[in-house]
Amino acid sequence: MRSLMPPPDFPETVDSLWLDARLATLAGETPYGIIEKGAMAVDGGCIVWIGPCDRLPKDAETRARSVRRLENFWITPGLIDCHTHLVYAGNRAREFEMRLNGATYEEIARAGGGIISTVKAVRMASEMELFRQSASRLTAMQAEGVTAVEIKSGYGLNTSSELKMLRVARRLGREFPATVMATFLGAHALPPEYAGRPDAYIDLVVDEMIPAVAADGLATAVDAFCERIAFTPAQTERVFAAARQYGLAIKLHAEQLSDSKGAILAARSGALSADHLEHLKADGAAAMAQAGTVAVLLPGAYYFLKETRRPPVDLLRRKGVPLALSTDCNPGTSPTTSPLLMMNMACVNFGLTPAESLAGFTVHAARALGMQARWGTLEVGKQADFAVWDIAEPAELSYRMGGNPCRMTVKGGEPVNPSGCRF
Ligand code: DI6
Ligand code: FE
Repeated sequence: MRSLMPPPDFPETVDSLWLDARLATLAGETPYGIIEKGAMAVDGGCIVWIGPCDRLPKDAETRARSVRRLENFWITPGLIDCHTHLVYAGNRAREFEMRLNGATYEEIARAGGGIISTVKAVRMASEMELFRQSASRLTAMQAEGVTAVEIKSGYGLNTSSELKMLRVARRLGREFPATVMATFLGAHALPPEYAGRPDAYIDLVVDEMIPAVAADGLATAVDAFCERIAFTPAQTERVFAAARQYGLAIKLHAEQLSDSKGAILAARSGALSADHLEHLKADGAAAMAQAGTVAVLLPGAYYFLKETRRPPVDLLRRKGVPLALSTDCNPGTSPTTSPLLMMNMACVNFGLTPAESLAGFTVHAARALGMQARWGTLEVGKQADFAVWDIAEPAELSYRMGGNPCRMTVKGGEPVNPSGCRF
């Protein structure tokens, strides 16, 4: 771990200067990396100076094209939602009702509901409609401090619909002040037309879909659902091999419902992250630690499915595996757009500390996307993506159940919603 660096020289001119803030930098050796009475200067979309106000040069304000005084509000790095299925159509409220009348998630999935019911809705939706429905979810996330989001495909399950989902993800990133990183999840579920022929479907994923995704530059990573209701480790391995061939990063839904040994496979394949992990065992955690694979915990899915088995947080801590958190925003198991609610659930249900929860949505989430050089902390050289909060201390972000204390989301130094901004 680094310690907080002394403030660097202040540049001749800067685009903006942010004064009188309390900074939770998430850098350095203390849990939040706090700088009280802090200041931050931004130029060209990046942080160029950060430190205590009393270390600023006397004429700093005259060197800034704009100055904002934050009245002691807190600033954190922009939240990074590193595992979402945000692009989808329709909802699954009726299945929620069925589960409350006694059916299990796996029973519903086997009876053609579950992921497949969303696949039907996505295949039917026009690209415009899919964009419209997804955009409202992204807007809700941005209002809660999110500046970057990973979005998976996986509700198309044929080439044209998978590409449609990924084009919608790309368009969201172009039209909204948020960075979207798209992940191809063709191996999410077996589409009905391939019933009983999973290997033939994996042929399609490997021989047609991944080359098409790569040719259009529509995703930077590939993911799969390695699970007894989805794909075997051998099938998953074929997907990973194709990802490697096309230079795409690897992620995996692993050990969500059973210990399928997906995490070991992911780690050995150099995966950025293995996600869910409720059923992870010591061998999987050791493999992840050795490979530097991030554990992405998804407390929304755990809560919504009323799981009772918690991911082995102590084991992961002992092994030094970085713990990221994410919404898993999806219609079936985690219909939420709220990172703060996930932080609360991670504390209450998984035993994370509030500091670990915030790190899970910032510094470790950046690592889960391979973006730690640009995102995740407030440090010189990082992108000026941050959130301004009306809170008295950082633990309050995890403490609340609902409500939104975010007063401003800033992307590349620019307020996301300038008209609603009070500073
Ligand atoms: N695990 C999940 O929790 C989501 N996908 C996955 O592989 C669920 C997706 C859904 O039910 O629609
Ligand atoms: Fe997921």
